Amino acid sequence: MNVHLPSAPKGPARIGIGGPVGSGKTALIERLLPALARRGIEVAVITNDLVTREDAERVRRSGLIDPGRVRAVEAGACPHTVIREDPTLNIAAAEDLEARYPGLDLILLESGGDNLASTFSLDLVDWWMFVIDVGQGDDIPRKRGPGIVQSDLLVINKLDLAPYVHVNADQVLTEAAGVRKGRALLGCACRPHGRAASDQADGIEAIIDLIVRDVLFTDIPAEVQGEA
Ligand SMILES: Nc1nc2c(ncn2[C@@H]2O[C@H](COP(=O)(O)OP(=O)(O)O)[C@@H](O)[C@H]2O)c(=O)[nH]1
Ligand SMILES: [Mg+2]
Repeated sequence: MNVHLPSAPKGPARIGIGGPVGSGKTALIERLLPALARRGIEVAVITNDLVTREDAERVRRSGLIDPGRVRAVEAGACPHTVIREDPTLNIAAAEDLEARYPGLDLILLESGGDNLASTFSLDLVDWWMFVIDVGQGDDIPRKRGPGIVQSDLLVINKLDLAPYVHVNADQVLTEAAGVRKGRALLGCACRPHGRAASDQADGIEAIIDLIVRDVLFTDIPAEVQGEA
């Protein structure tokens, strides 16, 4: 995990969201946006798609954010190339958003869906999470890809589906904790089937609490913020 200096002069924090295709990265953004807004946190979004802008259009149309605050980057290649090897396009999109919206606290950057090996360059993001879901099978954490092991937060999504895909959610969470060796891990259901969404019950509030604590530092006591 990066070391952040709360008093260091810097622009908005950048959070990467990686993970396999269909694990729920965009769904997570759609849940985070209103919950972050309720806490007064100013957000912009960058989405990466292979050759389309579908995720960006989906977020723009969602009504959850000013459409001007959403940028699309077309990777045109394996998604990890533009979040790790050469993140120039994403850095340019982030700088453009920062210049246009000076009050931003946070930029959420969704990677194109990739395999378990994708990681983010720390030139691009300050902190990144990796989203998997129980529908991909209970063996995913045991496979120990870099995204599973190295991300600042591992999110295990679609817990609502566990009984239908013969997965023991508690066991997956326990095994994931074993391979993460103390790094943060949270289960959630970004779009639970058949029940009204509730941030508390779905795990969204816990994700935001962690972002506030580890990325934005806004829950640091005033006397600590005043030091250094
Ligand atoms: N049942 C269930 N479906 C979900 C959940 N989160 C996402 N989905 C569905 O999974 C599919 C892929 O989600 P999406 O956000 O597009 O995944 P992405 O490719 O990682 O961005 C969509 O059909 C979502 O509605 C969840 O928590 N529970
Ligand atoms: Mg997506």
